[in-house]
Amino acid sequence: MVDCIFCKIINNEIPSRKVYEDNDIVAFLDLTQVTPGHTLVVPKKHVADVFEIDEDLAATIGSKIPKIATAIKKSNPAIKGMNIVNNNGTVAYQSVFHSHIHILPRYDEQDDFS
Ligand code: DGP
Repeated sequence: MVDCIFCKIINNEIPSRKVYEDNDIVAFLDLTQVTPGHTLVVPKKHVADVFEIDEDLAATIGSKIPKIATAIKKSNPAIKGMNIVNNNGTVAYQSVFHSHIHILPRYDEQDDFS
């Protein structure tokens, strides 16, 4: 889709730090890095949000999350857990209207990334 920042990343029109890619999805580091390793999992097909996604694509994305999350966890022994989040709609803090899953690694409570 024209003017979709994630479509441009998928098409390599703008740079990103990709950590995984296959025929259906791409995973790349979020620009904001809320916690170190903050990763977005994005379907290659442009769908805005959970209200537009069909069951097959949702199942495809969901089936790949454990593998990607496990690979991120294994990449850094300091990662102790993760939040996996999907925002839908402006009121739910969605800012990029190409559906995506946030993987947010979590560390010991005393770690401070501010
Ligand atoms: P959300 O608010 O749930 O729609 O999350 C969108 C995320 O996308 C937000 O955490 C910042 C990230 N983001 C926005 N633009 C870019 C970009 O150009 N590159 C990367 N890597 N991430 C982006």
